[in-house]
Amino acid sequence: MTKRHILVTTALPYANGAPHLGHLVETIQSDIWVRFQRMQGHDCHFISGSDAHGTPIMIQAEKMGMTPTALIESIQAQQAKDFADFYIEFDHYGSTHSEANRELTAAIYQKQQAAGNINKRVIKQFYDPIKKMFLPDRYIQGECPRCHAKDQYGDNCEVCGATYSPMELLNPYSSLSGAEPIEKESEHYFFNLQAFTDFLKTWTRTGHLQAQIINKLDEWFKEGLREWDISRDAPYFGFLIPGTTDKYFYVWLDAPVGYMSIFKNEAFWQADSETELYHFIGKDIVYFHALFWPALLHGAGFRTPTAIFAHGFLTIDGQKMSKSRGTLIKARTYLNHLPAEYLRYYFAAKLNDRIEDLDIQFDDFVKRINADLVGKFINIASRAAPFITKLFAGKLSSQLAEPALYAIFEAAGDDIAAHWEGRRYSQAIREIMSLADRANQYIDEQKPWVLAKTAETVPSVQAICTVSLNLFRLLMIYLTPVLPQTAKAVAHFLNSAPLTWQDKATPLLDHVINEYQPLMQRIDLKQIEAMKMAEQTEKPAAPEQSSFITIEDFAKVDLRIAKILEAEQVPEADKLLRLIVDIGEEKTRQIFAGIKAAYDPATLIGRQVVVVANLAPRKMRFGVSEGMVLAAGPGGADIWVITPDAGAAAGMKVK
Ligand code: 2FM
Ligand code: ZN
Repeated sequence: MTKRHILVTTALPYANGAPHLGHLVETIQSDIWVRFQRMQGHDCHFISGSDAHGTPIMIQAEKMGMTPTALIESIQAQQAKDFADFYIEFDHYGSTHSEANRELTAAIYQKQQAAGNINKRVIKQFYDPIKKMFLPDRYIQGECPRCHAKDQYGDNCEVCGATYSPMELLNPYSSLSGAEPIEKESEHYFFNLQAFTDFLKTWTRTGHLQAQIINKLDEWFKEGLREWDISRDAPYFGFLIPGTTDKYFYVWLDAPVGYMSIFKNEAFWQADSETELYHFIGKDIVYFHALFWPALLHGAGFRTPTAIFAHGFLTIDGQKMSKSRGTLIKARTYLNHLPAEYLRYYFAAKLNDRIEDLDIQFDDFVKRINADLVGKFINIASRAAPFITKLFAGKLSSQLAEPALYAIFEAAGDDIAAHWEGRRYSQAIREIMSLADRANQYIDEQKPWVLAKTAETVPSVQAICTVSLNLFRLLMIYLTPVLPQTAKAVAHFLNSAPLTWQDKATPLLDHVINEYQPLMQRIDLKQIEAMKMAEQTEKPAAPEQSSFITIEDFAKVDLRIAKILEAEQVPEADKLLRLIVDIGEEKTRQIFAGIKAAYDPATLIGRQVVVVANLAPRKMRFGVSEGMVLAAGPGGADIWVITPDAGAAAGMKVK
C-alpha cells in the first residue's frame, strides 16, 4: 500500500456563536473519515478554525460591548473545546484573523490583480445614515412589495414567499438603527470570475464533485458566470485591501484562504503537489468552494482541491433548526446530558455520500442507541467476558474454534473499509450491525451459560467466549472511526495496544484480558427531555435581536402638547393624580398619572405637559385613563413632568 498524504478541512464556522448540532454533522462526518484514513496508515492532516471576519461579527461584538478581537478569540476557544469534547481530532483549530492569513490573502489578490482579473467600478447600495455604514441585505427590513406584510427582510417575504431585491422593499428601514436607508455610491472591487469559465467547466467535470453539484453548476454555467464583488467599505472587521485605506476584503475572500494559512505546509499547496486535499462543506456554500475557490487558487498558481464533499442540512424531529422555535441544540447542551459518541454513532448510521438532509428523530435516536450499541454490539463482550475472567483467569484459548466464522467477519472488513472511504457511512453501519447480530446468534446457539454448569463442558466455554470476543474485537476495529473513546476502553479491556485496521488479520489468542467493566449505558427519553428543556430555559448570552425600535415603531406614538385644566387627588390610589388635560381641537382627556408623591395638584393647573394621545384607554377602579403624561426620573417624589418651552400650545404634535 502506498502511503497517501491527505489534508482534510471542515468549513470554518463563523466566530459569532457556539457550535450546535448542525455544525457537528460536518465535523463528525469529516472526523470519521480522517480517523479511518489514519487507521489505514495514511498521513492525514485535519484542520479547521474560526471564520473571524464580516459585518455580523462586528455588530455582534458591538452589541456585547466588546472588541471584535475579544469576541472572536473567546468563540474560537469555545468552538475548539466543544469539538474536542466530541472527539473531533483536529491537528489545529485556527482562525482567519491572523497575520499569516492577511499576507496570503493579499498575495493571492495581488497575483489576480497582476493577471488583470480585478476590476473597479462604482455601485449604488443602501447606506444607514445613522450608523454611517453600508447595509448588507440582511440588515434591511421593510414592507413586502407584493403582499405588504410589514417587517420583512431584504430578499424574501416570510408571509407570501415573494423574492425581491432590498431596493424593492416599501418603506425600508435599517434593522440596526431604524433609519431609512439612503442609496449611496461607492467604488467596489470585483474578481473577474468569467475569465475562468473554461478552466472551471473542465475542472468541475473531472471527478472533483458529487453528481448533484455538477448538475447545479451546469445551470450556473448556462446563466453565465458573473463577476464577484470582493470589497466592502469601512467600517468593516476584516483585512484592508492593499493600496487602499478604507476598502476591506469581503469575508468570503479571506475565509477559504484560511485553509492555507491554518495549515502552513507549502508542499501541499503547490500546483504540482501529489498530496490530496478535501473540503467537507454544507450544500449552501458550494458556489464558493466549487467556483470561486478553485478559480482563486488556479489563478494564483496554487493546486486545486482533490474533491469537495458536500452534505445536507440537519433537521430535528423533521423541523428546520430554529432558535426561536426552541429546536436549536448547542453542542455543549448535548454534552451536558448525553455521551458524545452516541451522536457520532447516530449520525454515522444516517449519513451517506449524497447531499441529503439528515433528520434527528429523538425517539429513534434513543431506540437506536439502546438497540444497536448497547443491545447488540457491547452485549457481545458483556456476555462473553465474565466467563473468561471467572473460569479461566482471564485467559483466551490458544486456538480459534470457528475459523470460518472469523473469516466471514474478517472479509467483511474490506467492504466496510470501502464504505468508510466512499462516505457511505450508513451502509458501513448496516453491515457492522448485521455482523453483530450474527455474533449474538452464535452465543445464543452455543449457550455458554449452560455449558459452564458441567465440569466436562467447561473447557468449551473458553473456546466459545474466545471466538465471541474475537468477533467483538473485529467489530470494534470497524467502529473505531465512529467510537474512538470506546475503542480506547476496549483496547484496555483486551489488554492490547490501540487497535489498527491490520489487526483484523491476527486474532487475539493465548492472551490474558482484563476484567470487563461496563462500556456503555442505555439512555432514556428523559435525558432528551432534560436536554431540550435546558436549551429552552437558558438565557441567551447576547441579544440576537436589535434592542432598537424602528422609526416606524416610533412613528406610531402620537405625542402632543397638552394643557392641564384640572388636577386632584385620588384618595383611593397611593400614587395617582387625576388630571383633565386639553389636547387641542377642543378635546379634553382624563388621565390618571403616577405623580402624586412629586406634585401638589394645585401647582399643576395651567401647566403644559407632553402626553401620549393614542394610548389605548385603560379602565381603572376610579375611572378610565385616556392617555399618558410623560415624566422622567427615578420615581417616587423624584419624578418630573416634561414641560415644553413658551410658545408651545395645546394640541401641537411632537415632531
Ligand atoms: O458558511 C459559513 O459558515 C462560513 N463561515 C464557512 C467558511 S468556509 C471557508 F471558506 F472558510
Ligand atoms: Zn409578501
